[in-house]
Amino acid sequence: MEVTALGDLHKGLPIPLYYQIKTRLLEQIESGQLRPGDRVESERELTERFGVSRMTARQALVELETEGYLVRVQGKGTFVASPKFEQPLMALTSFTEDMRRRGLVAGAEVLSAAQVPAGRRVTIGLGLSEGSQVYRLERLRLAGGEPMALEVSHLDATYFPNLLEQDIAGRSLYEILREAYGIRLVRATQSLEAVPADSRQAEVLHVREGTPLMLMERISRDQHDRPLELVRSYYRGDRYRFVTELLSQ
Ligand code: 16G
Repeated sequence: MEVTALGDLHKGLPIPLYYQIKTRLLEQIESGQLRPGDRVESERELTERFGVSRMTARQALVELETEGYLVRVQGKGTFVASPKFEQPLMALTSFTEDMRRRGLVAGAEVLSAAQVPAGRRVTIGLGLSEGSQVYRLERLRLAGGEPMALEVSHLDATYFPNLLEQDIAGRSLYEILREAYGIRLVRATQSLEAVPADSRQAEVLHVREGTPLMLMERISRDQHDRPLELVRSYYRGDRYRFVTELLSQ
């Protein structure tokens, strides 16, 4: 097999050219040669440097963008993204606390908030009787103004009378539960799975449709071991990395 160097690339290798370009850029990012905020070469510049088609250059950039390594700023160019948030999986913390720990201000945009009859899954998850009422809150969570996660929480309405009259847009929900209702969530069961962003999720989270999101489903219990919250949080896969510590058995 003849392998000819093409710019910096190897034509004839069974590795697609776009992938070779992507790997080069990734190496530069991971070695710190390219740093967060640095501009990377445009599609046109890559096309010229490597002698590849525009499509090939675009594919390398788009994949790195989907994976969270690059961000494209309309009319300005493509830049190296800030590193992903590392989120420990062992602690029961609120979004506000997580952001505070990183020196960021947490925000919430309430997309919907209502008292509704619990669906089947919530009824079972929270151990409710058929036809029970829950509060359903859909909040877009922001860190320093940037959308990070979409949270859909269900809270047993019996325990939180008039919850919707509280400042759920301006305050931490867990703080409200503690201060207004004397309830502390102290234990939770949580699952984690990857899902592609649907069109609505993509729109509110400012990602492309199909971008991987990390779906966490959590059932949280209070200090009396009552399951009071069932939440589904969709975290941006391009902005988060989840970390756990393991012990040998
Ligand atoms: C976290 C929790 C969510 C909770 C929220 C409260 C997960 C998967 N989700 O995001 O269950 O409702 O914190 O945050 O960890 P807040 O007190 O800042 O409103």
